[in-house]
Amino acid sequence: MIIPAPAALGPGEELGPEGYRLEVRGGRARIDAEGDAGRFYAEQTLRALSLGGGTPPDVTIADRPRFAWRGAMLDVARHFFGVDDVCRVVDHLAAYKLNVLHLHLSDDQGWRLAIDRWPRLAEHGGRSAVGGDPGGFYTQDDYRRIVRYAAERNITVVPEIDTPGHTHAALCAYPELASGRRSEPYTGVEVGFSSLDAHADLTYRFLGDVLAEVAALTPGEFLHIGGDEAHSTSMEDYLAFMARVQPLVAVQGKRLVGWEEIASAPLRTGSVVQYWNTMSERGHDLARAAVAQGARLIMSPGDRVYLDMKYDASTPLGLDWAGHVEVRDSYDWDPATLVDAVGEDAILGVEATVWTETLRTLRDVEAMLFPRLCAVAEVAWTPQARRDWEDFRARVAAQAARWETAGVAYTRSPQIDWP
Ligand code: TNX
Repeated sequence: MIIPAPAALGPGEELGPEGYRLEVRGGRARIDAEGDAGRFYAEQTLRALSLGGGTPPDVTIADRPRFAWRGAMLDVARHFFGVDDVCRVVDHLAAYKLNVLHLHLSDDQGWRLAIDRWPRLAEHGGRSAVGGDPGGFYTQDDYRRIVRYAAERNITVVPEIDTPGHTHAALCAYPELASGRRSEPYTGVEVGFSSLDAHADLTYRFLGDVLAEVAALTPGEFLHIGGDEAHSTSMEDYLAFMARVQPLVAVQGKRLVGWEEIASAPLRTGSVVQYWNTMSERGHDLARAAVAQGARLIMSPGDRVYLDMKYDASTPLGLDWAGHVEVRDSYDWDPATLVDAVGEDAILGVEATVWTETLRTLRDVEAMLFPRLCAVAEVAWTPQARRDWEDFRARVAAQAARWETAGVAYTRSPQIDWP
């Protein structure tokens, strides 16, 4: 949601924890909210209304979000992004009222968070990145700074340690996790070749330690354990792995989040499943399997909100396995009608992803985020009946002024009439 249309709520409707009422008369603003989150969002709206430092117009707005989870994922494993870059991304999320920053902290190409009990993860696994580019990792203090910066903006950090596949960097740092097999750091972009050993006790001692440290650093209630594209883990091993990893999350008092593949395993109550693969019916089946188990879903359809996809054939960066994703693709869809038998109640929220195989700098990331992140933010915030592409197009065009002032790299999609 960029600039909300006035009076989104009827008179009897409650504001809820993130809602607010904002009244501006003659340049003076009055804010009502039940809590800090609502007040913060009222301020963001006020800021958007005063674009360019002008006086905000007279408005009366009563507003609250459609979905509780409004997220964006940043892949800091394929390429590393330092604390300042991540905080700038947090600022962007906050401006558009997103409330979850999902950090993809480990993958085949790198491990990005220092773990005291397994120091070689970051020391060794932190050195590599795609294409032989410089790696890097967050010290635990760095990570705490990100968490704090995000919390001040009503944003929860959800850390992801991707397992049992996407683990080459860890296996390389600790060959004993790979039955002693030594290997070189991986700098390519293939997926699905690595796996933790689902039957080794050491695997679970390792993950127990890692998840304990990550949980201790993370005030939010969620731990993301990945679970995607484990192409070199047999289904039998995958199920054995899921059965043993879930208690390691639960014992930390956290709720498990995983990519849609985890729904092929029995899930503990309260689990959250992230739907992504729009390239086959299997994604839909897994989403339904998740709901049948009582899990709730985060909707991240690849052909809508994978912001690492190219806008069109002329986009210099990005991938295209899910097709091209233009601004209108990101905007014009309804999370509650995307998958048969997965309705509003089953959906916890919506999350954009930014995988960074081809993205090396913050400018690269911003060019993929904007303007599409605004579209995803509005899908997550605004009720379907109140969303309209033409109206959005006009409002998003006006954001260019903010991006120019702040030096934000954005893509001048031909679908928008830029000023
Ligand atoms: C699929 S989506 C992946 C990632 C890649 C991404 C590239 C998902 C859960 N896994 O490993 O980076 O595609 O778009």
